[in-house]
Formats: sequence, C-alpha cells, structure tokens
Amino acid sequence: MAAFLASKASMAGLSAKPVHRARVASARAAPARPASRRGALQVSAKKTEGGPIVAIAGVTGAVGQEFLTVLSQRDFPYGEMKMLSSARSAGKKFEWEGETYTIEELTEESLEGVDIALFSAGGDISKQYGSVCMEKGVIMVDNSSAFRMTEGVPLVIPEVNPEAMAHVRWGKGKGQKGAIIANPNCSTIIALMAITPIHKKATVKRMVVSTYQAASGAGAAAMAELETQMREVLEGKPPTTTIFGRQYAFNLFSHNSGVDLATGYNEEELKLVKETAKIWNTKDVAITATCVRVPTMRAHAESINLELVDELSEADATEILSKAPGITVVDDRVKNDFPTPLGVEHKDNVHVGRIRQDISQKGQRGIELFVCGDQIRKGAAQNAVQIAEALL
Ligand code: 2RA
Repeated sequence: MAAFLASKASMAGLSAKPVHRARVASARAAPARPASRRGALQVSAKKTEGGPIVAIAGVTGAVGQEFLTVLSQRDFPYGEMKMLSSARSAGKKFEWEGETYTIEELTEESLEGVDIALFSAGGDISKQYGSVCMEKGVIMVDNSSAFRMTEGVPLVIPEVNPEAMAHVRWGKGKGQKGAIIANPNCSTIIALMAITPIHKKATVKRMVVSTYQAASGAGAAAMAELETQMREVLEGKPPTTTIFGRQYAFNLFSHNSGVDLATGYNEEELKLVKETAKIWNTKDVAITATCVRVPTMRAHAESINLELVDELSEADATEILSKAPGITVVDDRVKNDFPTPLGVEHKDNVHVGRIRQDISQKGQRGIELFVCGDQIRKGAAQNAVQIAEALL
C-alpha cells in the first residue's frame, strides 16, 4: 500500500510525505484558514464529530493527491473522508491523517450520505455525476471544465468572487440541497488573482495574456513523461512521446488543447476569455491570449498586459497588489529577481512581479505584470478546498 502512494507520488513529482505524515495537533502551525471560515463548527482541526462527510473523486490523480495535502495543511474539519476513484484503483489502501483508507470505486452509491465532494476525475466523469450529486444532496466542487460555463453554476475564485456562491452552504440536517460549484481553469485562477485587485481600482479595458504552462496541467502522466524525456534526451536516446506525441524536454509548444479552425484560438485560450467574463460578470473586457506549454513541472507563468480605463501608476499597482489577498509581490529590479515557477512550487500564494507601466500606452493607462502560480495548488486543489471552506 505504501508502495502505491510512493510510486504515485513519484510519478506525480510529489513528495508522498505531506499526505502520509502523522501530525501532532499541538505542534501545528496556525491554520491558513481565517477565523471567520471556521464558522459554525468552532473547531481547530481535521476529524470533527458532526463535520461534513467529504468525498474525493479522483483521489489517485495529481490534483486528488493535492486535495489531501491541502485539506491536511489547512486543518479542514471533516466528519468522514471517502476516497473514491475508478475501478482500477478501488481496493488499494493508504494512510492519511493517521488512518488507513481503502479506495472505493466511484459509483452512485458511493456518494450516498456525502455532503461535499471534491471532483477531479475528468470532465466526462463530472458530467456523469453532476446530476447524481444534485439528487443526493451532495455539493460537488468540480475541478473539471464540465460545468464552468453552465448557467446557474457558480464559477468561483474565493478571493475574487465569493459572492457568486453565497447562496450555497453546507447545512447538515437543515435540508441541504445538492449543488455544483465549478473551479475555474488554472490559468484563469492564476491570472485573475493578480489582475482583479487592479481591475477593481482602475477597470481593465483590454488584456493580453501569454502563458507558459507547466506539465502538471496535463496531469501526472505528463509530469512523469517530462522527467523521462529529460533523461532520455540527455542520454542521447529518442524521447518517449506517449502524452503529447512530440519532444517536450528542452522544447516548448502551443498548448495541447484543440484548436478552433475558424479563429485559430485553442481551447485553453478561449477558457481564459470566457471564464474571465463569467467571474467578473462583465462583457466589457476585451481579452486575447496565447497559451504555451513549457517544460516546467508544476507551476504556470503568465505575462499579462493590461489596458485600463482609469490611470494607475506602477507604484499604486504595486501597493494594491502587495495588499491583495493570496498575492506575494516579488519584484526586485536591482537584483533582477522576479516570480519563477520554482519559486511558487507548493506555495499558496500567487507571485506577481515585473510590475511596470506599459510605455506603449498613453498616460498611465497600461500596466505590465509577470505572474507565477502553483498549478496543482492554487490553480486547482487549494482553490477547490477554499471553496469547500466557504461552504461551512
Ligand atoms: C493546463 N488546462 O493545460 C490545464 C490545467 N487545468 O494546464
């Protein structure tokens, strides 16, 4: 069993340690969760009598594993935890928070009695189980793209638009209804974490985003293949090209999602455009994007150019960002030290730097940013867990 997680973790480029570690309550650092979110439960830690029954669908994947790490680290209060996966992994056992869990196959029955289900098992599985969750009174927090643009489904970044999910709360014994809340795409989350504070102050009129996306966005197998290819190429062997069908090590290429033949935009770029409009609840922002896969492991980088309605100096932009929740400003011109993918790995905050006035725009109506965020963490698992926290 330990072998299962160890091999899975190494495949995902993750340390199995955070998931396995036995934690001593008194030695724990203060949880990242603010007091207000502890709300009705009034507890300080994990397994909590009367807490919500939580299920993780897709627990063996890179994001599934990160759910467990983040739930542990944020002291998420839960009554019971169910580990769900495909039939292939059902029956496997592993340790989490001092208990041995047996992975169950995700079926309709497995969701019986569940209060909150964190899904990261792919869009088709989410589509299959969305209505099941609704019928069974489960609040599904879905990491796939299945329901992101569905009308009535909140698409939420808790620091950006928590109001979108204000009507959905976990209420055991109070007639809890099933609901779906969608986690935005990783590139959207990371971009909007940085842009929203500026948008609130000076209103973004147009944005141009260029992404540098890590292997993790394509899953644990892509991370493993990048590692394999690095070795193979250095050893002069032909690289294994199972995932992307091409050399990824020492290379980069246009994002691997489908390309719309009429416009030339790929799906990843269109997600950024459509999701931003939904999250900001506006049709007034012009957005264009170019999404690229680069050979980094688990953090995305994005270059963002903003055209603003109101003037904003780079000093004010820096000041706003340094006070924004979930943001760390990394911007040292003297040392040429700015955000890097490695610098945000396993970190909660999105790093923002290269904050500067766009010299091609008149007045102070243009701002340039360079942003990095851990794709598996804030780009996926952490954002979903923050949504779950807001349900309590
Ligand atoms: C990526 N869209 O390709 C994915 C992550 N959600 O990086």
